[in-house]
Amino acid sequence: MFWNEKSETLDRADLEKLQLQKLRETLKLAAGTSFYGQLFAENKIDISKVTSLDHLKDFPFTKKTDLRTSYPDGMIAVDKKEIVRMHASSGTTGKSTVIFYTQHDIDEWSDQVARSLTATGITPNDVFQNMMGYGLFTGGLGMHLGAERLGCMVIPASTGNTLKQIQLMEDFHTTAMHITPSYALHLADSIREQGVDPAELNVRKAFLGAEPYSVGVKHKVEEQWNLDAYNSYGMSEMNGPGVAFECEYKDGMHLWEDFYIIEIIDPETLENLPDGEEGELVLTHINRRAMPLIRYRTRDLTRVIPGVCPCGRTHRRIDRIKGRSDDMLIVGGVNVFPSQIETVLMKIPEVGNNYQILLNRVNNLDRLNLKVELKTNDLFGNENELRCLQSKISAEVIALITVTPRLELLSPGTLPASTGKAVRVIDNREI
Ligand code: DLL
Repeated sequence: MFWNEKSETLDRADLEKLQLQKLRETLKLAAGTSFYGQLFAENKIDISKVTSLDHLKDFPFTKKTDLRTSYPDGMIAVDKKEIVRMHASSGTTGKSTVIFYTQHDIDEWSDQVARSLTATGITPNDVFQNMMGYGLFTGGLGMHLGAERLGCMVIPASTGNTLKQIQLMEDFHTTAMHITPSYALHLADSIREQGVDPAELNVRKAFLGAEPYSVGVKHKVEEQWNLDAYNSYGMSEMNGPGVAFECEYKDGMHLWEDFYIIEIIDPETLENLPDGEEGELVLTHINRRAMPLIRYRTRDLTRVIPGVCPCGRTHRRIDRIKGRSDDMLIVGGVNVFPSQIETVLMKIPEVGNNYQILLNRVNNLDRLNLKVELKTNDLFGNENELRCLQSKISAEVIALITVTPRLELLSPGTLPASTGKAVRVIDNREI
């Protein structure tokens, strides 16, 4: 079943011809932004000389930090009155990575999601419970519009409120759900606590994404819910969900090549790698107007799966994400950089020099533990002051990253002192 058979099954030569034409249009738009205008000039890039997809390799990369430094509008490529929406990368406040959309971008994104869902066998008969956050995060609204465009009845349930989720599933006979893998397992436990077996509900398909997870977790979700789970990959910088999606064959995720040009690079040497080899995924928008990004380093590690998919789609597939080439952590679906936590801690005068970030998974939910050494032992005799400081640190961490930490304040010298590269993050979660 196809959403748009012609676009999804274009032969390679036609697909590449289309990519080149769209790339040239996109470069023109990008060159008009203050960020790329300057970058192209500094690198003596003449976009009119781009006559082959190979020429893209001459362009510098765009990094997440570039989005931060050109915040709030240094990357906008259209007249501001054309912009109809913004989203931001989950979790962070302040100068986070903000992404803008024109109506064209929203329409195309909805199509991209509708196409992705259709590839899994979803039809207008499905009742689609969307259990991802609605708001600045792209997971909720992005999937919502695509599922609605396809014609499903969408239940905009958003995250949390477990009992309500169960009631919605039972009363409206939910057949498909969009959910993070960790929440899918947690919800299954909660449903069993209510005396209901999740496998006996009507949910037959789940779209899992927004955080790294293993094949083992995917199988657990499938078994516990008695459903088919599909891997869904995306990121706010690239629209949100719907960038790459598993089809019914579930052997890698088709990355929609009429929306993006795919490159895999060695994150150390920055050289391009051939299909089949694992490296960092680099994507170039070719179907965005408000804020096109050229050679964007996603930091996600994967490979292009060689060969063709039996489903007939010609857009190449990427493998499940193996990890990241930077230190970004995803905690309960929220993107967190350890440096953000460090910044908060170091601003607090009572805090000493050493701290540790420990990540555990309890009842399938992520838990962020922070062990923080204080500068002196002075406060340890004074329960009240200690509690005050604890609340202050927690509040600052929550304000910045929206994740509630479990905080332990320690005497100076309690944590192992580092003799080389400090080990600040201990991730005990099994993905
Ligand atoms: O997580 C968009 C999304 C929403 C994707 C719903 C899928 C479903 P960000 O908050 O910008 O956007 O986080 C993007 O999450 O670079 C990956 O590191 C990670 N990620 C997303 N999907 C997967 C996946 C959304 N299927 C970052 N497997 C990305 C592994 C994933 N990691």
